[in-house]
Amino acid sequence: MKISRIDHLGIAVKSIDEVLPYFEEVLGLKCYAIEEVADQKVKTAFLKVGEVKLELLEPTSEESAVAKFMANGGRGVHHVAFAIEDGVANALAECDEKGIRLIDKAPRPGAEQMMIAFLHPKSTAGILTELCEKA
Ligand code: CMX
Repeated sequence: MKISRIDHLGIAVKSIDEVLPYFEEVLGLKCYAIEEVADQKVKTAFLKVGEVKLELLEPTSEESAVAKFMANGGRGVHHVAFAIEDGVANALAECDEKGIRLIDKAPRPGAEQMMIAFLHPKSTAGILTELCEKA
C-alpha cells in the first residue's frame, strides 16, 4: 500500500465544547467543521495543523467505541489515520493477506466525505489504525 501522509489524529474527548477553547484560544488552531457520524455514534470537530487534521471525537452514545475507550481509562489520542494513495480496498486486501486483523472488511463512509476502514490495535503495535481516502 502507498501511504501519502497522516490524514488525521483522532482524539477522544468527553465534550468538544469544553476542550475547544484550549485548541483555539491557546494553540491558535481553528475548528472548521463539526459533523456527527451517526454510524460511529460520535460527534466530530476538525482542526487543521498544516496538512494534518485533528479530529476531536465526542461520543453521542454509551455504546460508541469512543465511549468504551474512555470508560476503560483511555484519554487523548484514540487513533491514527493514514491517507492511502492506491485505495483503501487494496490496502485492506494486503493487510488481510499479511495476517492483520481487520475491523472493517470493506471501506465505508466516514466524516469529511472519506471512505475509511479500521485495523485492530492488537495487530498494529497497539495503535488503532484508520485507512482513508477521499470518496
Ligand atoms: N487504541 C488502542 N487500543 C485500544 C483502543 C484504541 N483506541 N480501543 C480499544 N483498545 C484495546 C483495549 O485496550 C483492549 O485491550 P486489552 O484487551 O489489552 O485490555 C482491546 O483493545 C479490546 O478493547 P475493548 O474495550 O474490549 O473494545 P472492543 O474490542 O469492543 O473494541 C475496537 C475495540 C478497537 C475493535 C473498537 O473500538 C473499534 O471497532 N474501533 C473502530 C471504530 C472507531 O473507533 N470508531 C470511532 C471513530 C470514528 C471516526 O473517526 O469517525
